[in-house]
Amino acid sequence: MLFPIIVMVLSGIAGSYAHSGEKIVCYSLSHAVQLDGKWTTAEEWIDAAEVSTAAVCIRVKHDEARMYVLIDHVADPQIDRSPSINEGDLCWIYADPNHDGGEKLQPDDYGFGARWAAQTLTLMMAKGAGGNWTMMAPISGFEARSSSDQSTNPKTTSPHVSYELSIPKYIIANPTVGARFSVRDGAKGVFRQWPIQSRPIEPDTWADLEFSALPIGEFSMSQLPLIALICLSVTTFFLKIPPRRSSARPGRPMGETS
Ligand SMILES: [Ca+2]
Ligand SMILES: [Ca+2]
Ligand SMILES: [Ca+2]
Repeated sequence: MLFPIIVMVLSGIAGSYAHSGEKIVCYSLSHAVQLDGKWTTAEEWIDAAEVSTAAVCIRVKHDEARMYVLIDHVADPQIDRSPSINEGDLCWIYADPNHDGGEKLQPDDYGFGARWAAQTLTLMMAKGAGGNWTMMAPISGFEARSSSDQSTNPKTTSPHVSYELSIPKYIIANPTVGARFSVRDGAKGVFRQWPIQSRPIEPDTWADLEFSALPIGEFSMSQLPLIALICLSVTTFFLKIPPRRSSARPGRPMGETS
């Protein structure tokens, strides 16, 4: 009886995901982000949830005004610059703020990107229009940095390209939004993305990004009844187990044998 109850309760916590079925929770930050394109300290991103593939690690967190994203492109060992948008290293974060998915892009869908141009890292923004992406001027407050210095990265110090992005939350202001992350290694001309099977112009294939008002590791008040039910189920289970007979003889202190 206990097992079905716990499975039912945990299913209730997880909820039903839309779109690809992938999900990442964006927790409230405990450590401020220094936007320099990398793990500035070993603690900077430990308060963020992570999703990863063999080639890319992604972490997200937020404060009152901004969402922060760290993308470790661990499979890209060096920065490749190019004056062309079709070459060179870059990253994109796609967001579906209305979380209405669809087989085609819609006007509420945005792309936030950064690419290594000939001299500097260049910000990019795109907007859904006519089922495809249309480039637009980056909004005020959107920032990004990139680095290949991983000397303070607590996960791996081998050189690779990483990105940090800061996105104003007013443009993605919903408790749950659709999201997709991608990077390109210019040297190889390959894109890598999460969710792995997602497509850039099909929001139905993106993940759910759920904002939490709490830091990572803390429970929300809405989950307390479910947690209480789990505790009650466990207590009921153990109360039904008959007590073992004591092997101690009458009149002899417990634990004392001869
Ligand atoms: Ca940093
Ligand atoms: Ca949309
Ligand atoms: Ca590269």
